[in-house]
Amino acid sequence: MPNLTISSGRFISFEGSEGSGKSTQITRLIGRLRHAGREIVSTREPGGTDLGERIRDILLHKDEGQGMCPESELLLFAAARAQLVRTVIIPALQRGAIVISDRYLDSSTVYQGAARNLAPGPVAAVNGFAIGDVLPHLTVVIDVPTEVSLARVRQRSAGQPDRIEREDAPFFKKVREAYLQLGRNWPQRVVIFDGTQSPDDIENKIWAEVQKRLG
Ligand code: Z5A
Repeated sequence: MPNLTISSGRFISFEGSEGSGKSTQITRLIGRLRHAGREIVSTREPGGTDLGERIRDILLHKDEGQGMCPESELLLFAAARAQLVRTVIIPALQRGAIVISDRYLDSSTVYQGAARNLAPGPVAAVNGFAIGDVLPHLTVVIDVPTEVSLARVRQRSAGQPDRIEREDAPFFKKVREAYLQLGRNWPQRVVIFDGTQSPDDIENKIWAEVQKRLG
């Protein structure tokens, strides 16, 4: 949990496979929370700072990123995260805002750990170094079968997938399994939602969980 001596805010992260519906649900949750009069700080990973957006470009789009080894990939995601935590997330939590992040440390556990086969110990150590003690109060995982997620992404990307989108189906199956495992490992923080339901149904279920857990 975030260090409550420095933080009176609340922190929610969204996770899931690409195309699972995170952005859709983040927009809807922000609408509800703003209606309730709360200050919302919405961010994304990798990115959310000038430095983080440059790193995002290298990780996903630039030629320099092609052929990067999994260890470099892990460290670049962590570098972007460390900057985001210290310059955006902690100040917002200190002001009492609700921070909503599209991806956070669990993405590294799942993509670089489970899917790229990096050992869990070093991945956890790098994650810990990047975030300090700033863990989300609630992590929303939107789960969809791999075939559904790949079909949604293909439809949207129109033939221009980024470096990670170009991975094969077994990679994304490992991603999905690892998210489901996270839900079993951390039930107090991580809640899994069925992303094959209608956007309205998912929105209502997330809203109920946010009210229950964050007050
Ligand atoms: N990555 C990593 O490897 N390690 C890390 O530490 C971090 C990230 C932080 C970032 O991708 C990539 O970096 C990501 C993991 C890796 N790569 N992958 N794969 P990104 O930021 O470019 O994208 P994303 O985070 O994966 O999300 P996305 O592609 O933008 O998808 P989404 O936000 O989950 O879904 P969406 O945009 O809301 O919806 C997708 C489509 O489905 C859209 O057409 C919607 O209208 C539709 N949709 C949404 N909900 C529904 C429902 N309920 N039913 C039917 N259709 C729906």
